[in-house]
Amino acid sequence: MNRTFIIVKPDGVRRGLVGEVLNRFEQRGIVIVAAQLRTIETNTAKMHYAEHAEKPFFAGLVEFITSGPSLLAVLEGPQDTWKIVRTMIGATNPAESAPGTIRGDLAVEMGENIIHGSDSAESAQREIALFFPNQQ
Ligand code: D4T
Repeated sequence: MNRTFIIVKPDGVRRGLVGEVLNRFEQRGIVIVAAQLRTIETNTAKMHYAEHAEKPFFAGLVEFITSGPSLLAVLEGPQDTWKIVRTMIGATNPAESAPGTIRGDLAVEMGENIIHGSDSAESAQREIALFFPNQQ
């Protein structure tokens, strides 16, 4: 089996979309193996988004992701789970996220785009270790 990591971000929790998002993965056949509602700490957010540390949107990104509770989850499927989940999430830019994807159906903002999903097998491993040290 093969695992990935998602965050239903504070906008998704505030809008009451946790059930909608998790339902899509469950219906697809992906299994939730760990889940926790938690407000991400600033230091953890900075580590998670370290690749964007030099970007102009970094401070706003950290402020937003720590602005309220997020639903953190580890998802499992037979193979390429991170890729399946990213395809279901849709493109970061709302102008490019296709209808039928989570962002394409539910979001119009670049920053407030409901959900994060690991973007490679290596990212999935790193992020699961950061947020769920007992689930590797
Ligand atoms: P995350 O990491 O949140 O799942 O988003 P993506 O993987 O789809 O996109 P990303 O890493 O390129 O961006 C991380 C996060 O930053 C916000 N963002 C991004 C932003 O506010 N302005 C921007 O110009 C970009 C590129 C949105 C997602």
